[in-house]
Amino acid sequence: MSLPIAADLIAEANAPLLDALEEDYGALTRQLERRGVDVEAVKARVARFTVATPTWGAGRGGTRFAKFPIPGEPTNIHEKLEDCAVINQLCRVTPRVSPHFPWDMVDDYAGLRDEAAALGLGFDAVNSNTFQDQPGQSATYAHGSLSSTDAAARELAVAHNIECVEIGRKLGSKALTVWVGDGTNLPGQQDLARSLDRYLDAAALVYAALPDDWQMLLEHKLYEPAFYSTVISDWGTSILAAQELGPKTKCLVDLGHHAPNTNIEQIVARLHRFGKLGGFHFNDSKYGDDDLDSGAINPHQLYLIFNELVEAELNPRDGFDPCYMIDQSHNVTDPIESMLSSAEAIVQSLAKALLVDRDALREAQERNDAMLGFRALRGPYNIDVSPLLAKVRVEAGGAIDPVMAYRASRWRERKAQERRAAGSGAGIV
Ligand code: LRH
Ligand code: MN
Repeated sequence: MSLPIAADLIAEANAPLLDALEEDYGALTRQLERRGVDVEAVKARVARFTVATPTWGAGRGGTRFAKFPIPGEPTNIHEKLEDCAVINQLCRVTPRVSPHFPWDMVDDYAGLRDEAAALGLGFDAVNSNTFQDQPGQSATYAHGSLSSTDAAARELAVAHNIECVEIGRKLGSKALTVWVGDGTNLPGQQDLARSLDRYLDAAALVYAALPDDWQMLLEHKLYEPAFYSTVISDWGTSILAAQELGPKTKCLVDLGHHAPNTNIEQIVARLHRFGKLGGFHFNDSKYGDDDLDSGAINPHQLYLIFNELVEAELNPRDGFDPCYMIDQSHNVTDPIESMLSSAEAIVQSLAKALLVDRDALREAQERNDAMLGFRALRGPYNIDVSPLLAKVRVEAGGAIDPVMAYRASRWRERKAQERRAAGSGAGIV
């Protein structure tokens, strides 16, 4: 394995921080033991947690208005893998990447798998793309893909999803994420019921091509690119479609795909209750599908979602093993720093949720003592668990402060010398 950042550079960055870490970790351990927490058990669970990085998040994203690339950002899958390896080397919780096709297409997928493995990376769910027409495409997705009234467009979308499964098998992936932007901008533009029927019939053909040990993850989204109706617009439609399509179909929750103020943690609890919680696209948002850094706007919501995930782990249903993935668009930061910050926010939410005294919480709930129930959940949220997270990282060879270690590596400056300049076309990727 040849990792991109020299190990002694990480050791060098950690050295001046080690004493303070030991002191802070000691204090936190004493505080947690006083609360009756099994610190070693929490540490072990945190050390096992991983989340995948999105290849499309390794470069600067864009909005419909503009994209502002940075010198040295990756412009192809090989460079994106390098940057995702840097992220994993520093934070030690992102050993898999989620690729997107055709953006990440290559000729040799076995070779790509080996290349990733040499960087300490594997592949999580693969993403299909039937929301953009490719040059010379035989049918357009302008009127939809899996739900299009145009049989040729549906067939093309089915074939593309099946091709993504074939690619995923070569990469060692075990899941296909299907997000379709299909929908309408005007009432009457399409029949709302028939659109879903066409989607289900076409998705069933993709389902039929899934290997036995694979999953198909349906990603719902309230709106955008369609602004009046969206075929798979909410968790209700998604779970009904997943139940109709079969046991290998589950639902993926992208945190940014809901109306403002939606109780997403309850959606997580519901999808789990019916054995259909298949995965996550972690990010944050204030208004729409802003794809901002996880935990950057509403860290308490992320905590409440992980509280439901800890409950789900304690009460597993139907092979509970969600695909945890990040899905963000970085417009003002160095994408590596944003994903380091996001990985920290995500694993921090898990660590805090693991500190909840579930017996006390249950007892308060059974006795309808709302204040004690609230305190049982809010208490751990107020605990600074960062010394525990840093301890886990150091013991795994990572950085105590990943963002500052990354800056000390001067990775971006070095890559700016090597890599060709990225295009500034508006929009994503
Ligand atoms: C749609 C979405 C989907 C991806 C795309 C990059 O908004 O969340 O998961 O395919 O972003
Ligand atoms: Mn997503």
